[in-house]
Amino acid sequence: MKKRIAAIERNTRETQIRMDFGLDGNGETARISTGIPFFDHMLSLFAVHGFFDLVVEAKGDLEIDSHHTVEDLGLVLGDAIRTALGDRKGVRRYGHAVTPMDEALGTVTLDLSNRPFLVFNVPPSLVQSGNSLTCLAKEFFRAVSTRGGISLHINVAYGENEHHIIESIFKSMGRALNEASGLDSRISDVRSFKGTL
Ligand SMILES: [Mn+2]
Repeated sequence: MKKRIAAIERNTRETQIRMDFGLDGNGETARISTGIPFFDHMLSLFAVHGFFDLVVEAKGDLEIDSHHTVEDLGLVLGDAIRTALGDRKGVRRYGHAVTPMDEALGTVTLDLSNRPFLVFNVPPSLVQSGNSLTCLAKEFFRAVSTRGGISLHINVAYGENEHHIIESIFKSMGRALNEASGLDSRISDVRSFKGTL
């Protein structure tokens, strides 16, 4: 079987990003450097809990703010997921994970349908400031969903600490994507009545 890996490079006037991604890895995160320590932390958790191999090197216009870098990281991760999935033959397609992080509980339910859609339900208190980590996370996941061809439903049942809430989402994202992208020998083609994803 073809190796389910991707090497993506994206250069714009705002950001320069290189990513190596492997779906069938072991959670190896030798180098993750985005210039934003919090997102290094989140991407590491995503890879560790999804058993993905991930290398990220990003330089962005952080002198403005984190927005361009985080959104473009989402675009590149979406491209990497789509490339590594290839024709999506043999994959389970659906994944679901609920992960507690102290007081927070974040759920990710996804479908590798090639039909991008993002549902992002978090406690309303988190979305008040336009530059909060939560708003950045939403932009990130919208980009992942769009470019990855993923119907992505993120639901946070409860939580107070923003760091914990976002951490529970990233861990759930890794676990749900690991489940959905996993191969099932009973699926000979794509798991779709239509015959295509
Ligand atoms: Mn943490």
